[in-house]
Amino acid sequence: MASSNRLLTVANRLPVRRTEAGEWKTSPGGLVAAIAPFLRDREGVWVGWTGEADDAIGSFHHDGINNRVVSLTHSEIDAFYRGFSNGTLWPLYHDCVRPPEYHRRWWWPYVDVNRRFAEQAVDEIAERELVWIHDYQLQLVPAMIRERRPHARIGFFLHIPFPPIELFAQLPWRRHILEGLLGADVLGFQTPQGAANFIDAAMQFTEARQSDDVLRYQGREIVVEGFPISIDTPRIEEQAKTAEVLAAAKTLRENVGAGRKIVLGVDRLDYTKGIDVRLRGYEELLRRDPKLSSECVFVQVAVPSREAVAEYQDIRDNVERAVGRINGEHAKTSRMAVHYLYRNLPFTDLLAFYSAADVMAITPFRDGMNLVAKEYVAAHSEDSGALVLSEFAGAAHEFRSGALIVNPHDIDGIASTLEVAIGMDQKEAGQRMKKMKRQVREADVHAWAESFLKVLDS
Ligand code: GDG
Repeated sequence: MASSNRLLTVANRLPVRRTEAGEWKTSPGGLVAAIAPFLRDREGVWVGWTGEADDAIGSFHHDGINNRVVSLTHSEIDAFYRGFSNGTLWPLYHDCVRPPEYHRRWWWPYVDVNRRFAEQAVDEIAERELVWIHDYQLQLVPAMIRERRPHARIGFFLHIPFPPIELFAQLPWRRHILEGLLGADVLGFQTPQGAANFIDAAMQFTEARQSDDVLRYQGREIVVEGFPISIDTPRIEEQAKTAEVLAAAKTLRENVGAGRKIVLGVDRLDYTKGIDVRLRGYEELLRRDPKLSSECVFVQVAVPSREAVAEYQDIRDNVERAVGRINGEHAKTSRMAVHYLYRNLPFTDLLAFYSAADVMAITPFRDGMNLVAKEYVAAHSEDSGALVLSEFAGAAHEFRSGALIVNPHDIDGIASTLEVAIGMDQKEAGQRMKKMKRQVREADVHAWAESFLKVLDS
């Protein structure tokens, strides 16, 4: 990249976690891995929250990055984080698969907390420096920074979908959110459709106007584009080939598979991920052909998430009832029909599951991208494996010709597609997998960060 401007990242969470011993550890995951090198090269700063209440610890340096802490009180965590971010925006932006709740008592703390993030950022930036803001919790921050640092180069990336205007229009504070985002110079979405939805909403509810490839707003030009996020492909491919992961995958094939094909689901336990309907699809397949339960086994890994929120307790109950029902009908004392793991696994265990699974079933009702789909492709061998993928995941855009695409609401469709995936011959599976591998190798998370920053820095 041409310029040597410093880079400032603003995200809800800092790129570190506290260990039980109270020390800082860099968080796992592709996003941190992709952005950290840019920050390290440029004496970068990351503004974010530690994840704990009343953590007023000031700034600290860890692993080459300056962390600047935004402290949140218990009541702000309730209203800004659980409330407006996860009770209003999350369902609204995921096609209203649950009814979003609109409360003024959540909105004002959202504004206040966004202002605090912006103030911390403003303190750090001089003229024309680069700022990269992440995700739905911080949509007001671009304009709040712009007010105080009119010449900064501000980028914003939304990790979740931006909804169609018919849904977005419900939001009582729609204009404020749009004006907040329009403070940026570059607005990145997971898909071109997300970018198009944003442009529709901005043209309808603000003074922004489209001309050529940009939006014009208050005398500025704003680039609005799809930048599909990805994974740290070289790292995952390397880790998946280690003796430890290969041995664990072999053990899974012997113990869990025991001669049967393994169908795998891996998700945060979230109502957007379609886990309950996916299980009903598998149940329908076993009902159509009961002998299949001796030929395949379903493994569902569900990572605990947002457990304090009522909708998340409900979805957990639904999923666990479905697992119980399928096992009640199809398991034998010597073998389960569905294995269910409700926990966070070490990443190497996850890689072993990816490597062992003959079929990966990913059926969210709506998902910004879905990195699990890409991780499966990177970690599995290149001559086998089938990916069943929801048409409503961002990843379906890139994997349209390699994956088996399904409607995640269609129980019969899921059953039939799983049947095709389970019975797919190795030649076809290998051809499809190779296509998808090429995709994740060419477009990894490093290329994603670089392409976004290149536009921001131009
Ligand atoms: C949001 C958007 C978008 C899962 N189980 C375990 C575990 N994981 C890791 C996976 C993967 C990540 O969690 C999940 O990422 P997804 O993309 O699938 O889904 P969200 O959490 O909803 O992420 C999404 C993403 O942001 C990025 O922009 O793709 O659409 O909703 O990396 O590996 N990791 C470990 N143990 C587990 O049991 N260690």
